[in-house]
Amino acid sequence: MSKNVALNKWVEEVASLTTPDKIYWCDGSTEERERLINETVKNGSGVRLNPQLRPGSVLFRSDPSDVARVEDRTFICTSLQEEAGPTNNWMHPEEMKAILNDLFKGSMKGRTMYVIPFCMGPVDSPMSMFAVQLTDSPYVVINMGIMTRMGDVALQKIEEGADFIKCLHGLGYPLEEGQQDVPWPCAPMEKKYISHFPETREIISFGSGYGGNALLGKKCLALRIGSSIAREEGWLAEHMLILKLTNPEGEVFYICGAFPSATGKTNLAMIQPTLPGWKAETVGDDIAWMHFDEDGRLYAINPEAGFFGVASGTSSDSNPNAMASVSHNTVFTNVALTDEGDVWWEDIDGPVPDHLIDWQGNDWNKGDASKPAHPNGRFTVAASQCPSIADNWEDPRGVPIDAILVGGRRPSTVPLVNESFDWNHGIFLGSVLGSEVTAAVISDKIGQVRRDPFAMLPFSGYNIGDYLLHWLEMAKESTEDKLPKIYSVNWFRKDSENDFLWPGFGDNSRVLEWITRRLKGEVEAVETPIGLLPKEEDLRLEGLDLKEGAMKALLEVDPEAWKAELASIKEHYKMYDRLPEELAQQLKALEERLNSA
Ligand code: OXD
Ligand code: MN
Repeated sequence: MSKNVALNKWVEEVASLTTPDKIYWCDGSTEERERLINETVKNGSGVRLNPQLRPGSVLFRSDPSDVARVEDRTFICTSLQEEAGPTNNWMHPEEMKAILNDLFKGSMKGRTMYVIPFCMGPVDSPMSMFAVQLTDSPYVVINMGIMTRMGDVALQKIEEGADFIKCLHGLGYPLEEGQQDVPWPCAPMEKKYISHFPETREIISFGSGYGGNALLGKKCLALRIGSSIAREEGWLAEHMLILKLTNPEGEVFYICGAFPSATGKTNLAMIQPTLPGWKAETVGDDIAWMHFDEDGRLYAINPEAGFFGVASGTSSDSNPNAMASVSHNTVFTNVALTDEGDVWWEDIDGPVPDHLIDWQGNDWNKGDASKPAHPNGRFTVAASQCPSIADNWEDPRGVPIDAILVGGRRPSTVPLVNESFDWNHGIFLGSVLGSEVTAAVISDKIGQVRRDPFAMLPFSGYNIGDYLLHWLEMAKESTEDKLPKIYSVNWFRKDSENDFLWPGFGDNSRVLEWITRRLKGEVEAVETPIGLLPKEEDLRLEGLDLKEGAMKALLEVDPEAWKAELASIKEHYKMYDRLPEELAQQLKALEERLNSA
């Protein structure tokens, strides 16, 4: 019980519907987390890792049907379908509540219902939001304790009267008297519902125990409900990293960036610059909440307290800071287990072991065709464990953003870096952000561009056209000289031999360096029909071993390729039922510039 009557009433209501054996209020302490981890290890759902190799860490293996976010089962429930827009699954709130009411009835039988008070953002920030998640999953409690400020710190504010968002989560796997539990309880796909009610600011998620479906502070609250609240209240909730960059003169720049999945977002958030004297620090790796302050500048906070990162591909080469972060006190999900009791995944440091236990708990021997770690296997770790975390990452005011990057995986057409002419043109660049589908993803769509406006396609809690209009309108909160500049970047351009033209990773600091000099007005850009590009001599390329002609290709604007791009953008814009007129104008202006070039 708490001192907040409304909270107690809701907890009681949910408990009488779901009939758990016990109700437990989480305090968020380290002892509590240790106790819960030990319980999961004892009941066979968690595996303790070797304390010598990976102290304080645990591995979970999910049900094979419950390995990622389920976009098909994710719903935005508004009174009118057009409010959810053409890119979201929609159901009327009453219809959805009726379905969920039936599903939740008795669904926590034989289990404990945990009450998780939590805060998204630093507890004392005016931008932060409080919430309470009810769940019957101890795995969720353990992860929420890392990803959010959880327990007494949040409950205290809620007891003092802070508004809280109701987040209800259930695994959908009740236990009858004497029934043996399974290591990863969840419901079948057709019973999974990740549902959002923006009009009443509620989240109800049923049937999945995994990541963004179950840790409701992240995608559900910080992005979907968050973006809807942000539109109402005049701020931005974005799928963006936040990076602090300090040049050799000690000048500090804050950059945030929208990147769809599989485009190196976490790597960029933890970049180690190869340019001497430059320092990069992490403020956030996935989500930014931003508002214009009285000084007219855009300030960002990271609403999360941890990283829920994709393990696969992470190594001391690709991301040394992530590797150091997960050296202890880390929760791993769906990665492989070594004979020594450590974790393993694709491209991790060192040779491939001869024998592993794969992510489904089966023996795996070197040479077997299957992948021992799931490609969406994850680590959950406190941001404070990251060596590159910025000392001011929890500044309640947030950090003032100088530049916004939008970047996808584009083997052709899109240059290494392109500065928008102005704010509206930058929003246009964000609206057409896309990634070319590679063989690693869906083989019959290779070469096609999948557009993902500001990397928010699966995360906007309202009509995507209105979302872009909101970005356009935010400019009114500031003046052109104070608005962050918007850049498109593309680290993934390839040549005709299918080789990457740009080394990426730490060398992306060379692009960031040019951006900072543009911000200071120190360097001229080349005006092209698509935007403002660097002169080759203005990019610091010393020490790089680029292929002959690489820079020319990285900075070219090929008229033929851009004609095809125009056609593809027009196709993309057709899906909008509410395309802002300004973006139609931007597209027309681009076409005219290309035609008269
Ligand atoms: C994530 C995602 O997990 O974007 O961050 O899917
Ligand atoms: Mn993300």
